[in-house]
Amino acid sequence: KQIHQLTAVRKELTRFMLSYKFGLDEINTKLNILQEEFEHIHDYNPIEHLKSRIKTPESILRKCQRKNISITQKSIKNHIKDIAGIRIVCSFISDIYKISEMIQGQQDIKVIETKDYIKHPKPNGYKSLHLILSIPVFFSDRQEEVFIEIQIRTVAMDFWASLEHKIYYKYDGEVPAHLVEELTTSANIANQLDEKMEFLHTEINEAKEDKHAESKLNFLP
Ligand code: 0O2
Repeated sequence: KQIHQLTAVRKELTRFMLSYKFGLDEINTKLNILQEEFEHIHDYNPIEHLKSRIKTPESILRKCQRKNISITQKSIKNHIKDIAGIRIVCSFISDIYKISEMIQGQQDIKVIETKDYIKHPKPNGYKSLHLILSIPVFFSDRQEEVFIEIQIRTVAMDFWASLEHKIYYKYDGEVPAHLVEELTTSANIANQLDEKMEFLHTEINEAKEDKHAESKLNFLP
């Protein structure tokens, strides 16, 4: 009897985790379409790279304990909204908002929550745009809504966040004050770089548009 029970639990867990995998597959397809469309039509790709991940059952349980969430499928599904996550890395800050609008404009996607840590950075300097989305997944016998967390950031924000994440884990959350200070300073430097790059990007685009308008004028009799 116990073996039957265990098999049933394992099947249930597999179905649960699969729903997130399918949700991620759907969003990844949408993002691939956007990328290809941009490359072919606009001759430009706002996405530098993207990465998706599904939290392991162990990490889900750890988060439940940390946040005092009861360990039932329903409660985990409703309270842990980053079981499936995608990180989109762009070259320029303006691309972040363009991509966010394109995603939010898709009919089958519901936006549950937006956290703009670019306009309102965390005290340590963390910047990124977070969206919690809900997307329908169609199974053979039912339809399910799953939450997906999308983090959109620039290359510089990503560089900073991955180093900060490593340092945070190395010191088990108790990062020495001088390192916290250094990290905040480097977040400011990363931000300055982003602003400079955005400025150059706008200049280049304006120059391109002027050239385009000029060549149109040359066609006039
Ligand atoms: P991992 O390993 O990247 O998945 P919650 O999601 O409920 O724990 P909160 O505050 O509601 O917490 O979520 P928030 O602020 O949207 O942050 C969730 C994720 O954003 C984190 O996931 C990180 O990936 C990233 N993040 C947030 N703050 C920081 C930060 O200060 N530094 C870095 N490097 N990343 C950050 P996880 O689950 O913590 O980690």
